[in-house]
Amino acid sequence: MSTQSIPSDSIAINASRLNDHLAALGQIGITEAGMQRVAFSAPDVAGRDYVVGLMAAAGMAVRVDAAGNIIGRVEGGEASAPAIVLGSHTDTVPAGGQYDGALGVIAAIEVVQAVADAGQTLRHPVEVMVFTNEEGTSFHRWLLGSRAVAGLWESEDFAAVADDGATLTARLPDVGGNISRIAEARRRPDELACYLELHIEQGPLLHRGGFPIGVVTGITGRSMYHVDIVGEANHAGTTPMAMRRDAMSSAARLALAVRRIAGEMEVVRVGTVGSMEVHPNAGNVIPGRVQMGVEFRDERMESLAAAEVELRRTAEEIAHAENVAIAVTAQRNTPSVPIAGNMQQLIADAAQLAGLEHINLPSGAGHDAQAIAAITPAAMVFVPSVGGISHAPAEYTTPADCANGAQVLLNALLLADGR
Ligand code: HGY
Ligand code: MN
Ligand code: MN
Repeated sequence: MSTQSIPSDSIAINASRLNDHLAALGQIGITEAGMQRVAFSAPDVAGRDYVVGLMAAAGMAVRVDAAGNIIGRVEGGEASAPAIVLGSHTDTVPAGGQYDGALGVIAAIEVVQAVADAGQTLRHPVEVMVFTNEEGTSFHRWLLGSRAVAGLWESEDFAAVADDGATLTARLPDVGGNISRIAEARRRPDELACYLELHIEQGPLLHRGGFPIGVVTGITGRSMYHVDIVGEANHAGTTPMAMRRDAMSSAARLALAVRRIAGEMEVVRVGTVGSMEVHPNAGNVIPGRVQMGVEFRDERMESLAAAEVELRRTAEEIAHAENVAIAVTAQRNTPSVPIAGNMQQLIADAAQLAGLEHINLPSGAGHDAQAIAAITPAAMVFVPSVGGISHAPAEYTTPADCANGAQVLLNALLLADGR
């Protein structure tokens, strides 16, 4: 068994097989409203089963860890060498797209399959990791699986309860996990050589600029808040305006404030109110309570901190003016992560070997890579999102761009194996 490093321009991915597998996964959980492979749902489990089959066909030994992460592994020529890890996620946001996460998983499996088809054995073992609940739609605890691998779980993860009242303890077994053994999912830095992830950009820069490849320079920080506004439910027809304690008007003022903090005030890069629950949500009742989700993102952690100060100050101001109670609870603060220069260079070299032009760019989206970077050097490859659209049914990346990304991922693996 050769342990020589393999020339990094010597193996090609199978573009039609890659796109066929991606299309097949894209049918699992698809509805007229978009992709519904929300973590722990039946479509999520079906998608997991599909990729397990592809991993086994590619010659990987497949296991599921205590966090429900699916881990496929092929041994290398140097038994004691640390593993090179490729990965991403198959769970989606509700009404999401068919490429976010899925491309990185299918491409990672295709890379391993292509090396096997070429009859080659790398020096390093290769692991493909499919991480649980990257989106955090379930339990509002994102990067759940990758943070377990990195040893970054917090008390709130163990205590997590879904909106339907189910506990994470009860639901984790649905994806093969076991919360009481979560510590076993943690990997030591000496076990791993590096982590490489292919992902769609989910933004407009590559597609608008006509660049086939993006070398990610850093991954954004993200702060999330649960806001609970309590006013007084009352009759919509008989209650004079001056007597109202209207939770909905307060929520509307706070939502506009979030846009102002990121927009005209430029305190932080972006701010979003993505979810809102109105109680009792009846047209002829002044809402007595509104619960909303707020998030800010920025590479600069000090900007996230400044946005929180402004959010809390504004909430107090609105509570006083509208005579309501507003509770702002921080849910989770995810630090931004820079990608090391040598890891950026690895991806740039891999793109050059594929004869593909690239630009360097930061990621405005969060990724499992920002968790795994805590225990091993990480790098990301981006491919264009048509129109910059993502987290929506219109999310689209062309088959050629998907194949380009997978080839760059393969080249990066071969380069990393030789270094
Ligand atoms: O929300 C994000 O940034 C990622 O898509 N989970
Ligand atoms: Mn993603
Ligand atoms: Mn996503």
